[in-house]
Amino acid sequence: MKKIMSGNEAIARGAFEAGVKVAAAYPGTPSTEILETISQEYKDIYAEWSTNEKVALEVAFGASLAGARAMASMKHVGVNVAADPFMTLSYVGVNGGLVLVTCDDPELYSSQNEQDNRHFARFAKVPMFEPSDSQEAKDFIKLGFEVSEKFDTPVMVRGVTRISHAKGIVELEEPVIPPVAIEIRKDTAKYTMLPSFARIRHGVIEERFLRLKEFAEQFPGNRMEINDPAIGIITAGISYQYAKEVFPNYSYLKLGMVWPLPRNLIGEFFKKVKKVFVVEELDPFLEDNIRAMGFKPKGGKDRFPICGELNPFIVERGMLAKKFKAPKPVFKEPLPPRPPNLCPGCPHRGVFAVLRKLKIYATGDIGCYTLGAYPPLSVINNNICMGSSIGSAHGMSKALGEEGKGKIVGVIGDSTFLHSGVTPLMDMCYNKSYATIMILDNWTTGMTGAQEHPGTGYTIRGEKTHKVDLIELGRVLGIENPRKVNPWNLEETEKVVKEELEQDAPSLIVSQGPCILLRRAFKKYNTPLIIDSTKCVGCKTCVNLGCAAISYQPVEGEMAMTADGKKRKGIAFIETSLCPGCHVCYQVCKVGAIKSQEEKPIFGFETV
Ligand SMILES: Cc1ncc(C[n+]2csc(CCOP(=O)(O)OP(=O)(O)O)c2C)c(N)n1
Repeated sequence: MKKIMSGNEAIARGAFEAGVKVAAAYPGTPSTEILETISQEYKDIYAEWSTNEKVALEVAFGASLAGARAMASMKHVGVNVAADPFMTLSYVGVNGGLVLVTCDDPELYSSQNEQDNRHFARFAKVPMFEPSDSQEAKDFIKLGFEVSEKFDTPVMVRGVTRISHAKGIVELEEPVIPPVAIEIRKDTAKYTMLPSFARIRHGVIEERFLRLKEFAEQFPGNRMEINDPAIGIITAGISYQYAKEVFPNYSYLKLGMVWPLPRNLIGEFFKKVKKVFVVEELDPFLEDNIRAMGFKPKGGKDRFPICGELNPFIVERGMLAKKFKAPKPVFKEPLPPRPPNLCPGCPHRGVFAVLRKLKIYATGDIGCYTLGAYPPLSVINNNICMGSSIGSAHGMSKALGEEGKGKIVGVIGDSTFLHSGVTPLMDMCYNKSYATIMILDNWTTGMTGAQEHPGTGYTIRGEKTHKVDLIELGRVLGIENPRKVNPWNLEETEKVVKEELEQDAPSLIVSQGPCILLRRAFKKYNTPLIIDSTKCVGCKTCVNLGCAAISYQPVEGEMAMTADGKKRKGIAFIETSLCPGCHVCYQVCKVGAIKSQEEKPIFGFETV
């Protein structure tokens, strides 16, 4: 049977067909749908959202130790978080097969950096496969498990956004029964990385690497396509598709295994074609390694950009050695650029309105709330990685001393806090900071599409489970009096933030307002608000909340005056179909021109 599948769905299918028993992940674009598909479609696989990527990989490792095939999937930066176990996992190897899927994000559609994770395979001395379409995504996962067990190594499979999210035809097969028995097997010297044992294992992985190099020569996903022998392209992954689309008649060495590289095969290709080019996205990974082997490609990164995604136009220009000119837009009048924005009714907006008013320096973190860095909110002032808001707020406070008191707030989401905010908050308390941390608890992992986490009370399959109490956790970590606020109530939020900023001790405020898109959290939404056009003076205070439901329209003539004779240049307008009735705009309007349609104004929502 054949089915149309996205790359991520195909990876999930590959895991199923390979007989995977345990799959663990932390959400992150473009990888998230792998585990979502497993949890929905393949009920026999144990699936979990782990608290972070390091934990996910450790869970997979544990399952592999017990003989099960196990998979951990994550976005590219997730591998940084998992890098500590990963580097040594390479030393200990596996028992049941273990595949680590990394989904890279060239062009940074939804990421904090654009790192090229092929380097990780080289760094950790493990094999890496890179599929070019959904069929290969499935096949390479299955091969990954076989190679993992054969060579006693974790295997990395790398995708990019275009592989994860593009769809293609996939041939379905029956699941296999994995060869390794699931049982407790002790092998302390292999799996316990004390220096004395690890020294031995280092030698073992170097020897394994030599065997993997030989294997790369036979890897079924490395394919030579000899057409016109004048020009040959060495490429892999999605870049192969771009090149093949524009130059179907050139010759290709299409690599499915991008680490280690097949030296002999590459040499053979150089002999068979006249001029060789290397086409690859991001870093000159293949190119540098091919040059280091002593081969001399005619072109590579001198023709293709190192930043961003490739596409067929860029590949064509590069190959023809013309300076890249952006293709003409398809539409004469392209849509105006629109930065991403917090949803109407988003609980984060109220918090930002207050922090902006108080002229706070906000150390930021990663999640929907990072959008608070954009105008008109302009509240978040830094962010580097998940969890960094807390450590950086603490570091700033130590550097600034008295100068910084009352000025620094670290802003972090609930999922991010549980991913990597707990240890820095403990550090803050232990080391006597004075910064204030706000956990914006919207009951979900919003940015990646509403996944559960240990603070939501539900597992990935929707079963009820233990729910971490963030207030109690804060207390245990050393916060004397953690506070709660309703972020849709501006007065209350401002009062609590001011009080906590006055503390000469670390403080914690948990803003409790569910993500407005989380239907299960709300008993009902409120009635949309409306603008009283006779009163609005066009001051734009409400517009500056950056709510997509509120717009501003210039007025002239009779309309350029309020009912009581105040001049105005425009009036605000609320698009009721977008407004869930959070009443934040109601609270900032200084002239009472925003009307609640509730019996009495509700600052927030009735939640479950
Ligand atoms: C290391 C790493 N893993 C995963 C991600 C993807 N990611 C971005 S934000 C985020 C969490 C967002 O949830 P939360 O902190 O609750 O904030 P919200 O978006 O709900 O406001 C995730 C998982 C990432 N950027 N970096």
